[in-house]
Amino acid sequence: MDTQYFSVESRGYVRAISMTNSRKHNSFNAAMSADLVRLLEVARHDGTRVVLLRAEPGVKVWSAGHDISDLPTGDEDPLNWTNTLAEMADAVAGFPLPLIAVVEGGVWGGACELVMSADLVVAHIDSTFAITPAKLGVAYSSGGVSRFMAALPSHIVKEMFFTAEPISANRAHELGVVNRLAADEPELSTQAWELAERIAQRAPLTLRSIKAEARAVSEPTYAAGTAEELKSLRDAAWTSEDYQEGVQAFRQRRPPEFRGR
Ligand code: YXS
Repeated sequence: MDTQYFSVESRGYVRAISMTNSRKHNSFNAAMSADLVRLLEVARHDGTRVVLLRAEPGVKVWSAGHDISDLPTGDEDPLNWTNTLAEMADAVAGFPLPLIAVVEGGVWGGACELVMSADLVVAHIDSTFAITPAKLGVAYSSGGVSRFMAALPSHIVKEMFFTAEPISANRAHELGVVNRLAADEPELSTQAWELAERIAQRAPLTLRSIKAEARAVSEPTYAAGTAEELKSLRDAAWTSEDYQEGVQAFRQRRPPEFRGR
């Protein structure tokens, strides 16, 4: 199931999707963005419960953001330009399963939005994060800005947008963007897989509902018109076999076996 830009590995319910275009610092062109959207679509329907999004171990740059040669040239109508990286970040933000960004190296521009759109972040201690549109002179969507605002205090978001300077993994950890810090690569992978495997044991319908609720309260552009969708996700959890199983397993003092239905 590997693609031109990604390799895919599954262990049990966990799917790792790794960017493999390190020669171009994993800068996202339209084809790479579309590949990721497709791979997420597959994971959403094939019984996967948690996704790890990562780069190949040892990279100096996790992703250089949007492929700059794919940006509009400035002499065309910007309304006719499709921002494929923004569409991909929307797909990540709207992905219904828990998604963990596993970060090693520099995270630049649109890739930083991608990391903010993830649910959790496990990062190598040498990673850095930079928001760069003010270096290039481009505008940014309100959906994108709201993802940064949901993950970080507003003064930090503005500092990052205004200066376009990277912040360190330590700072990102202090600010709560990074959940876990790892001192080296084996530890990064170990922490990421352990975290994913732990989450994969929990009730999938509950996680799906919580993720949608969290998005509705933190992303104004998504919140409008989602009440019914959120109710049906909550109903799915309350009326599920998994709920019965969870309570029964608790009474019988055994781990639950959740099936996602
Ligand atoms: O010369 P070759 O063919 O080997 O290619 C070089 C670079 O041109 C290419 N490359 C990129 N190509 C397209 N788009 C990119 N964003 C991009 N970044 C890199 O990869 C090859 C190796 O790069 P090189 O020689 O510069 O490597 P380095 O190790 O000296 O420096 C690594 C970086 C990441 C510090 C440096 O490549 C860099 O500053 N890249 C641009 C980072 C950046 O500003 N990204 C934002 C992209 S724009 C975006 O995401 C949104 C539109 S926004 O800014 O609004 O959020």
